[in-house]
Amino acid sequence: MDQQSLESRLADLALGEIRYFESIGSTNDYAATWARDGAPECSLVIADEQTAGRGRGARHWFTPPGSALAMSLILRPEVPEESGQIMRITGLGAMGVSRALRQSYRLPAEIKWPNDVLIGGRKVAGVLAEASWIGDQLSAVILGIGINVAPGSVPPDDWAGHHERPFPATSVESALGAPVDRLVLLQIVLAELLSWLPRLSEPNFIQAWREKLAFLGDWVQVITSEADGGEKPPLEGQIINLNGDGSLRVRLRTGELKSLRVGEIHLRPVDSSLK
Ligand code: BT5
Repeated sequence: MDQQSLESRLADLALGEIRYFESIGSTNDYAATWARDGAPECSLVIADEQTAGRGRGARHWFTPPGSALAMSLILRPEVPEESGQIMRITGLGAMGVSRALRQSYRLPAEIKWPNDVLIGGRKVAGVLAEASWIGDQLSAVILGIGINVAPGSVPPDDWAGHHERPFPATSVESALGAPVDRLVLLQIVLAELLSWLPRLSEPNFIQAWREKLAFLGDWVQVITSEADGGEKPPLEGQIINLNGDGSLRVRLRTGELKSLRVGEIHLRPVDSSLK
């Protein structure tokens, strides 16, 4: 992967500028700064390796060289309303990856709301959508996506980030049992994202997202965080539906209905080996 091969492979897509890095701290951090410095709409930051890749909260994202896709797309939503946009754009990222894996690789990819893509109950990709502000103006939403392509991108057992609530992981190649060209996968994912981007407010976007949801109808543990980052005791709830705004409808054991919004929320299946 290099700047030139990326530019020629992605030439037909309606992207802004592309900036490639052999190694970077975090593509989302670079993209946020670039967005404030005036990056064109749909500019792409992509790196072969991240040395400080980030997940949600203070968690880390493992991106060793030569084996993964780590990218950030700079989006400039027309409606400058933060939380709904972050929710839909998180869904856009997860949908783009899962549709690409399903349609072009025939892999049974599912979305673990809000931001994970799973194959066979194992995490193959993660999405981190973040707002970038100039003063109190929303300047952009950064859509960060990490995909484990080769087996080497799956965090090893002794990886330092693993004390952070490990979830089983896999790679596209392990699931497929065949090599995967990262540039080809990248192009397919980006084409999916760009095709849904103008349709984020349409009911068929929510419908397509809903169809790929893992654990629909299942009981899950809902883990929310305190303001100080600590975790509250988990609640158990049954996933009922994806609401029209991208929030998740669950029914608690008490019968109370709750809508979960993207933020510090984690789902874990109840009664399963993934607990
Ligand atoms: C995520 O967070 O899943 C969001 C990951 C987003 C990564 C992309 S890469 C490009 C862009 N630039 C960045 O700096 N980030 C974005 P979360 O749901 O909080 O999951 C984080 C947890 O996933 C960690 O605590 C680990 O347990 C686990 N993890 C870390 N690296 C992983 C990997 N490569 N594969 C599977 N699981 C991983």
